[in-house]
Amino acid sequence: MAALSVVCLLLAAASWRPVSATGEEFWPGQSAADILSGVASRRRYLLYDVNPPEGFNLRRDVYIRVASLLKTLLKTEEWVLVLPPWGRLYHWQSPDIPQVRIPWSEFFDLPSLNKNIPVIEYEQFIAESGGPFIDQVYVLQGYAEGWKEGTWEEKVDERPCIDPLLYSQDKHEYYRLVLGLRRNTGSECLLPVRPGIGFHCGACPLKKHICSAWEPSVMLDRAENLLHDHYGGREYWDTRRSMVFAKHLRAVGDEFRSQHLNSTDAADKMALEEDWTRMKVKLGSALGGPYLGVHLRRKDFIWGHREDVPSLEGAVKKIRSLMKTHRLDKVFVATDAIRKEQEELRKLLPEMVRFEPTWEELELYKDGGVAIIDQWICAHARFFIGTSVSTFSFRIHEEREILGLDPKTTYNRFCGDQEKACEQPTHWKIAY
Ligand SMILES: Nc1nc2c(ncn2[C@@H]2O[C@H](COP(=O)(O)OP(=O)(O)O)[C@@H](O)[C@H]2O)c(=O)[nH]1
Ligand SMILES: *[C@@H]1O[C@H](CO)[C@@H](O)[C@H](O)[C@H]1NC(C)=O
Ligand SMILES: [Mg+2]
Repeated sequence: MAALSVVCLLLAAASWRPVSATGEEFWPGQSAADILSGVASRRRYLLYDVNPPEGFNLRRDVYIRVASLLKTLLKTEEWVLVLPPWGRLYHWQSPDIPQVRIPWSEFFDLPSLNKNIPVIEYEQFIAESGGPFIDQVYVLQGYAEGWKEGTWEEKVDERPCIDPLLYSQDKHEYYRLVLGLRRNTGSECLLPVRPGIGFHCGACPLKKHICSAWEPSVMLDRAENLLHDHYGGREYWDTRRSMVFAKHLRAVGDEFRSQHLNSTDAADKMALEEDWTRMKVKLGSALGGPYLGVHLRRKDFIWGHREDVPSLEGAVKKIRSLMKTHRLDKVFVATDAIRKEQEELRKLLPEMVRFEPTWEELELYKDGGVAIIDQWICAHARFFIGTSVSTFSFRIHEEREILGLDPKTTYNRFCGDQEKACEQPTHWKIAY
């Protein structure tokens, strides 16, 4: 196995070229022995993936945790994070639109991500490593025996995997893994898989584990089991701020704001810098566009009859009251409601403004891009109200924090019709 994949074809021109300790660039042809003896220093690849049922906005949070781990690894070695292609997520239900193997650049601005940590797309990883080979996979999992309360300690153990692996072993005893294409039958990667790691910690002990292996490419699966190292601290916010939406999606959102909501950056006092490292806005200095922004999460949030999610009537009552209080005559509604509910909502709130893509637009931006446009428009509203414990709403909170809107206009959520103590979201203050 050791010689398996010291395949070092650096085909693509990367901005983070691997450089040896002596300053020489790394070239193909160096052997495993060279690497083991420390003759050559080359960059190593960290890959990750997340449990298939997890949605887009939790995955954005997982990226922050993985980025934190990568920053730790970068202190001693050259690493690059390989961005897992976006697969067919459960919520992306538009029919007839292929939504697999979507590169991150369709949703996020890669140069901005690269100002925080070195990242490359999966396709580039394949080009650089001479094929879809991953040397080592760690499946992160909790301890089967649970965790005694009050005995917090960071630790990592190698253990047999608890859940059945999502990869199947072929006749050469290689595991086949398909990134970003979970529900299809095609195959992409060949890899040997080690037993899972019992796991209950942040990046620190895990780092030792990864470093002690010499393999050039290491993948962490079930990366949602990683915990935050410094939630809400400066490092957290640096990574969060680097997750700038792709320019073309922001442009569509801005055009829509100006066309339908009389909202422009100048009039709304939004001081957006294209380079996030230079952006530092005082909270409350941004005004936001003259409309109420609403995120009304439905679908799986109402199927369980959760008591913290309102009926449509309840939501509309709250919307009208907020429009009155804040003297806003326009309301923008982002929602995943099914068609029937959308029609019902339209009857109750005829004046609502929605971003409704044409089929061509949907094909171009995909469900993921349309959701980002919705979030971008909500992030620019003078006042925002979201849905309880929705990560979609949480990401809007953060965006508004970055844009410098007053926290009072951001951390609000609908209450269920019968909900008793309707606790409002916590203010996670931005740190620079
Ligand atoms: N376009 C659009 N999509 C939404 C909206 N709310 C939910 N979705 C879709 O449903 C998914 C919700 O899953 P997730 O991102 O996990 O957020 P959460 O489940 O609300 O915490 C999103 O990623 C979107 O694909 C919305 O207001 N607009
Ligand atoms: C649009 O907003 C500007 C202030 O930014 C205001 O003067 C103007 O009357 C508004 N137009 C409409 C149609 O509401
Ligand atoms: Mg979800």
